[in-house]
Amino acid sequence: MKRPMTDRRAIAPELRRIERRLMLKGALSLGGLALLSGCALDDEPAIENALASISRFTDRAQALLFSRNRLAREFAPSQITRPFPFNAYYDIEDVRTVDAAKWRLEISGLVADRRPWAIPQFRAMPQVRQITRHICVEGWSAIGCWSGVQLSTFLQHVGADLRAKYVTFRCFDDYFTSIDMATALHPQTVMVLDFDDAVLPASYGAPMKIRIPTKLGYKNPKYIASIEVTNDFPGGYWENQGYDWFGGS
Ligand SMILES: Nc1nc2c(c(=O)[nH]1)N[C@H]1C(S)=C(S)[C@@H](COP(=O)(O)O)O[C@H]1N2
Ligand SMILES: [Mo]
Repeated sequence: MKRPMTDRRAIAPELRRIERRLMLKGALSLGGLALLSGCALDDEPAIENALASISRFTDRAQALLFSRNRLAREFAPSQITRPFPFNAYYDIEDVRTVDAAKWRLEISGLVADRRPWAIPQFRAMPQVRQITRHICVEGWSAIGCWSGVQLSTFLQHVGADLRAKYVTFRCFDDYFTSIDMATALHPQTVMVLDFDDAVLPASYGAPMKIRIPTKLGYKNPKYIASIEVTNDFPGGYWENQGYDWFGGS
């Protein structure tokens, strides 16, 4: 259906906001977007659609470039950032906590054994440790030390369908995110129980966070409550508000 031509002046503030976003994303102007998308960018839904299709295109391109064998850089202990920054979609005073002894990881979706897991079961699995850089899109980065169980080890152990497309993490602070299976099986993708060689503190996601150094900060979920293996695109808290779904770092 052809929409009636909108008065450009009426939508000028939205256009200016979107043009700013395009510029930030890498020097593409509204005119350039109109050429690429082949649509008359005369209203906000048309522009949002064009942006969304470009974002889906970059997700696919990033997935193609991602290699399971390519490792994120690791650092020396002397390079660890102290104190390590806290970030969430709320202030640190509102951090939610659970009793680690009562906590269970819920497992759902394309997994053979969906019985919930308790902390001691993760402690009994082989542990790995990494010193890597966390990069937040808000403009800061920090080097930290995380240890725990490789997600690939866990997924194999519970009989997950490793040909499924996505792994979703839901958090008890109502945050959520999801990753592609290639990233889930990457050796540096870790179910973290310890930060800086001590039990993971509340501020950094106790009792479990997922550390994914090949992805940006918002794809490193803290306060994990459940994990799901699925072929249905799950999205994420920030991803559903316009952040790249792939979010490689
Ligand atoms: N559960 C949960 N996980 C989350 C977030 C959140 O708000 N809730 N914020 C994300 C963002 S944007 C960043 S930068 C990192 C911050 O992690 P840190 O507090 O360990 O630095 O957590 C990510 N994971
Ligand atoms: Mo972030």
